Amino acid sequence: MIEAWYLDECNGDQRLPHKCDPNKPVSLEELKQLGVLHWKLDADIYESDPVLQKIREEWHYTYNDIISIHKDTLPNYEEKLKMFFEEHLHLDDEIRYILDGRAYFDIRDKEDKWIRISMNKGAMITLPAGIYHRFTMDETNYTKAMRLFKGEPVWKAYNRPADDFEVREKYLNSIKSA
Ligand code: KMT
Ligand code: NI
Repeated sequence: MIEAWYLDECNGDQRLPHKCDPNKPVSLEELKQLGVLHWKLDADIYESDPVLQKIREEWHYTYNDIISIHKDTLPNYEEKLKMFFEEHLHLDDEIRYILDGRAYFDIRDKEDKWIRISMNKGAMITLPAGIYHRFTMDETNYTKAMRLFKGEPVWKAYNRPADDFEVREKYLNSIKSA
């Protein structure tokens, strides 16, 4: 449900997979070393899922809402997609649970190379505060995702360069020893 790979060097349509030839897969262990956590859940029962409930309690993900990303459901669709695909960071963790459809999250590795994380229905991910990343739809152009947050949500994104934030330094330190 979660698959990751290094992006190729070509700058074509962002919705295409852009795998290298041959593919350079990235393991879940490598993602973990970059501070990226993930879960596989049963999205058909998200409203009453005890496993999701337990994760939310354990990680204090008190807030949640649902965003349906499709040209007919999301106001300013094109504009928002453009924004999501700008390389950025947040001061808090970005937690997303794919309830339907598919999407890609791209993150930077320790050498600043792009890793693409493919997320299908049932995949939940936490991108740590301070990691540079971006988001895109795939060719299916549809995602329904739960957004979770610790406390009152802050969606503010800081486009790269955003290296002077303490959270950036903290993030870099956290992956040094991993
Ligand atoms: C972000 O900050 O990258 C996003 O919110 C991506 C879209 S939410 C599925
Ligand atoms: Ni983000």
